[in-house]
Amino acid sequence: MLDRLGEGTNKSRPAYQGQPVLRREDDRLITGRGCFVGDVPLENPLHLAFARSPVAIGRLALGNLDEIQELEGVTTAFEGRHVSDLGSLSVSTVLEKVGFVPFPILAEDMVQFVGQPIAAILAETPDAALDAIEAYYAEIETDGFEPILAPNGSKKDQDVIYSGHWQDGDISSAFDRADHVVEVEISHSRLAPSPMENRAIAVEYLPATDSVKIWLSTQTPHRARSELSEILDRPAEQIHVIAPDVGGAFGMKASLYPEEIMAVWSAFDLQRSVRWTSTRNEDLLSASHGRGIHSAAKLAFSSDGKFEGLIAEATAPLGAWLTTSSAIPGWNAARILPGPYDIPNYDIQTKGQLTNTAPVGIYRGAGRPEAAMLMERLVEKAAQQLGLDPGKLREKNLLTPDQLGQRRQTGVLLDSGNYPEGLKSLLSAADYKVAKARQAERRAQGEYVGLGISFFVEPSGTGWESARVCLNPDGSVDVYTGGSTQGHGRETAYAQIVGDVFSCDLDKITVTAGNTEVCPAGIGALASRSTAIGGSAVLKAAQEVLQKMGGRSHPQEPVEATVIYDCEGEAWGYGCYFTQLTIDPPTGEMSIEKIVCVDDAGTVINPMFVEGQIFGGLVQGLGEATLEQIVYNEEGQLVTGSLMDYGLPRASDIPGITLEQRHTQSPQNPLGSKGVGEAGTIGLPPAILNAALDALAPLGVTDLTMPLTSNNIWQAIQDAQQSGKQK
Ligand code: SMO
Repeated sequence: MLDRLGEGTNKSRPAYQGQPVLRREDDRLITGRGCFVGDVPLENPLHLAFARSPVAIGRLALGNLDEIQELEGVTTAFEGRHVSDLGSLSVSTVLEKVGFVPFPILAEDMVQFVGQPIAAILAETPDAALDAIEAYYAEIETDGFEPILAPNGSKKDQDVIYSGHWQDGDISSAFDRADHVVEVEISHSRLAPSPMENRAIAVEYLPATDSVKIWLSTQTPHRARSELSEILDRPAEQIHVIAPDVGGAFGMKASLYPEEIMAVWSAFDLQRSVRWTSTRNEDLLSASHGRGIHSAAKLAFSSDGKFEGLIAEATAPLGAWLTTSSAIPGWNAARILPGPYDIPNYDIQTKGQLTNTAPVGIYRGAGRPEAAMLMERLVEKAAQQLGLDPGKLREKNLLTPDQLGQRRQTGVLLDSGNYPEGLKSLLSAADYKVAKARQAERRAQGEYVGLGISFFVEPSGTGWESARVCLNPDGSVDVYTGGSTQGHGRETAYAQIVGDVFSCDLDKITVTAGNTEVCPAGIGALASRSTAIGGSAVLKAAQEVLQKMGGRSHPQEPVEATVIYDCEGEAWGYGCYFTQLTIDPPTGEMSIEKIVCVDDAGTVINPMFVEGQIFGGLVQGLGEATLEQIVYNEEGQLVTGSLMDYGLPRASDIPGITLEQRHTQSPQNPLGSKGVGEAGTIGLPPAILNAALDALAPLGVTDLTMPLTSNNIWQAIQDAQQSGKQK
């Protein structure tokens, strides 16, 4: 079933590349011998805790800090005025920044969202810190302030912080001459990335050098160090960051948080070690959320089904302060359009707007799912309007291999692959013709069966990554990556890459990641870049060592090479997914019967990891489509403050899944790899939504609110029946 070796093109038949080598990390991780931040022992640390804003917006008065200082076990406490001269986090510049947003470590003057830290308390025990939080009180004036919660909740221009606009062709004449136009509007739920391990930081203060050693649950250890150095105005040499085992991140741990900066600042200020561990509730309140984008689009097409023009706009909520990657979701949601399709004329806009909520940043997919959802809903609606099979309509409009490799106006260069063949593989793996015939039979028997297809593209990062490889006289090899790992198998995959270069046993290779003292400065694990870019840096460094060896088999002295690899351009993974499901109208209950996925990840280093990434992404995509939703009430209070209220998928929710792979090498990096880490979260939600609408088409349902809970489905059926009666 699975094409385990892909279409690997390496002629020398590498021993490890493409093999399902078992993860060397797992022995340690599944026997409880991992070392997460919470496992790091600190000698006599202070415990940090935060008093947080109970309101979404208001003017803050000073609190009862003097009383708090006197409480037993409390060492000291701080408010915004104590840290107001610290620097700001740097923020990505992919979109034009049109507004300024302050970055308060602790709120001063104004509070801007429920959960915003307003006071920091350091105590000798965790309990004493929590007791002090309970005793803390500050007056907040709320009269005259209205929270803005949704991205389109305000028309005020000053709340727009980022914007972007791309055009190509002649959009107005394309719409003028088009036979048909369809429109869609999508409101993405705001999501909680929900890694198993909440945010956590342990700071060891080293008095001899007035420096700190920081264990941080992060995807970007080097960036954390340079940002801390800027914000605290201290030389980077005083700051050593280690990312130990990281229990998932999904974009939520790519940016520094005010709480983490406070922990490091306190350690320097008090010359004590400090520990802060977020609770699940604190993560739901104040760690970055994902999605929440509101988008709308129109597609113009001819009566024979050729797409002519696309007008689209996305509005991204940003929350009350900007994470490092705050512009990425809005940027991707727009610039990736029109995705895998050939649409000569388009006008695409995006903007990011402040909201009185937790920050909204990148979450697995980061704008890619929003782009795919918008496009795939349009395609499906167009097919319905034309009475054409949605598979056929896609076939007509997908870019062909000879159209790839050309840059379009949004700056995107889709590099390689064969989209029409991908779709063909999907339809055959899904036994699409049979599925359609069977659907017709079951419909005739009164069942509500739906079939849905989606096609998506997945950029896997730009820029550079670093690696150092050292071949020792005993034949062992030490690999240091500037990237990082959060349990996704980098140590094994990088060993496979290096093992092939030196033709040596994998157990002679050690791989070290996430340590700013021993690893070369690098970027980290995000944007599906770890194999394509990080792996290519490792490959280049190993090849350079081999060259330095000049044919000798063992060196007298260690031979070393450090490489900064800057990728030639983004490698674009892609895939197409199929879903079959049924809906029970009296209850709104949806049962997914079948999911089929075809993915192209370029050169595959380890097919098990590719499967694992797709599978994990699918589960998070399933959560997005069917369960997950951060809810604020109209006052901006978080209603989903625990995992009792925020629905995550469980093992029993996962339907049968068939994975097919067909890989074509990317020309954008020496490995030829493409990202696949976000594929499932991008491809599955539109396939499910399309299938659900297909199932409900006989009932006249034309729109559904995400997530597709029984309640939302049931309500849509009631609404359709009401409006049917009115007609
Ligand atoms: S959402 Mo990813 O960690 O770039």
